[in-house]
Amino acid sequence: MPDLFKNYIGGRWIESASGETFERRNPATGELIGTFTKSTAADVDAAVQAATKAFKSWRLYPAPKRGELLYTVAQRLAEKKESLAREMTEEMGKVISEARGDVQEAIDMTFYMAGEGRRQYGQTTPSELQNKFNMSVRKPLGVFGMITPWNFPMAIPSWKMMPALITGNTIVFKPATFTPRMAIRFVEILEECGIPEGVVNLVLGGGSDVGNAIVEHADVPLIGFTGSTATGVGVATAGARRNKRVSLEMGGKNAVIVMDDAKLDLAVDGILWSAFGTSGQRCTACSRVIAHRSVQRELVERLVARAGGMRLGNGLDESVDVGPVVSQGQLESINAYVGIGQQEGARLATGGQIAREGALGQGFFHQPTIFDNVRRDMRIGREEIFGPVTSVIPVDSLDEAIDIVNEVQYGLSASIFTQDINNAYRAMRDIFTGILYVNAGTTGAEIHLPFGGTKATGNGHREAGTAALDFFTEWQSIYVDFSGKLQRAQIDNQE
Ligand code: UN1
Repeated sequence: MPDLFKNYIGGRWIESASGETFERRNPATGELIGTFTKSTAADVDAAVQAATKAFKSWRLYPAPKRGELLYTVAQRLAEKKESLAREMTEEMGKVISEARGDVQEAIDMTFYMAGEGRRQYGQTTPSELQNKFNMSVRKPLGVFGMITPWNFPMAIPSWKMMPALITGNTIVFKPATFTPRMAIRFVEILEECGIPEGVVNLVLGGGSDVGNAIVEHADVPLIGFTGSTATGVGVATAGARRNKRVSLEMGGKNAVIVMDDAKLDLAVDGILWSAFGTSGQRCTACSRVIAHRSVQRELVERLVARAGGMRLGNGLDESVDVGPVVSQGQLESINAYVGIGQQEGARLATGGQIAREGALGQGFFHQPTIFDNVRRDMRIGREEIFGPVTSVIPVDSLDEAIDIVNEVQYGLSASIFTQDINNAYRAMRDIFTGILYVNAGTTGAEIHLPFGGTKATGNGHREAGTAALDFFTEWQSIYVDFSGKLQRAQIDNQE
């Protein structure tokens, strides 16, 4: 019996009382990654109790001291970057260079939020009355329930965890069932660095058992969720019934516009990187290429030539370009979209197959796939596929391109390749997404700017940057009257 990976509750590693377990296997090889305790609502309740108790002292622990703790966590993450990256590739498949980037994003976020320990600025303002002082301060809310996806196993948890901690909230963390080991590694580092008991609690298990129990728990006022729009809307609905504050990061159908004046080599690099990096399993992935008709043919030829030469394989091999997708279920759902695209009449320009040759047969590999002559109303041009599939939609003008970018239900990221500054500014003004790139692909967000999307991608909140602080705190406006008499606002200041 291999070691059992456990929950972390109130500063102790403990097994779920359920006695049940689940396994995770390497999506490239089928090898066992680990066996994990499978939790229930009772474990969530224990974690919430521990977090509630810890909140009493954590909120009073000076924020600069919380920042110093985060600083040591960031340093420790940096020291362990290589081993964390390797374990990430084994657990969810992304190629090692990208896994390093994922860990780096967590390092960056942790350092960045450590600095917020000495900021978290409020306002001081004059009062309308004499001998009275006004200010506003940020207050933590209490227990934060964080539900994270498998595609960025360190970066996305860090986006949620670090701003929550620096502002004085405590945490119940439920990672995706495909990446429990990376969550354990993250929490082990927090423990090594001396996070007080109960401040961060980890509960392993599925959405229907653990996720729902967090969302429904009366003592969890804050919920952060990254995942599909269908699940996220369910989280928000359940949260609304209890008047919780819920931050959602959900689907995308991100487009790259390639104008007739674009540098095509650059556009090809940007499209391939953002369409096929992480095997297309990024919320920010480029899954539409909106190409000006005058460059469409050449662009597609170059994309096809390059995509056909991409090496599939185990992401630990540095020469591999595209790793496996995360699971058999994802593989089948991606491949089903290839069938849908063909039925809809799009031209399959390259790829389209599940890759089974040699060692690839042991894992979940899908060829990088490009559809050409996609119409804007086709499902492959509108629905999130979350795999290495992108669709080229021809257009005749920038206005038409922008309309197509904006007409899908999602609004996470978009990009335009152009050498014309007027085109770039029109795109910046008229594209309604949370993130926009000029002369770069649709991925590559940096942690000190707001991250999130419009419409069905989000619900108005942003992660990362100082914007994250707004989600994790309530404003308190404080009025200190030192006049020694009753002074009535709006009334006694008329004299
Ligand atoms: C995601 O796809 O869920 O900008 C996050 C990027 C990365 C984060 C992506 N820094 O693509």
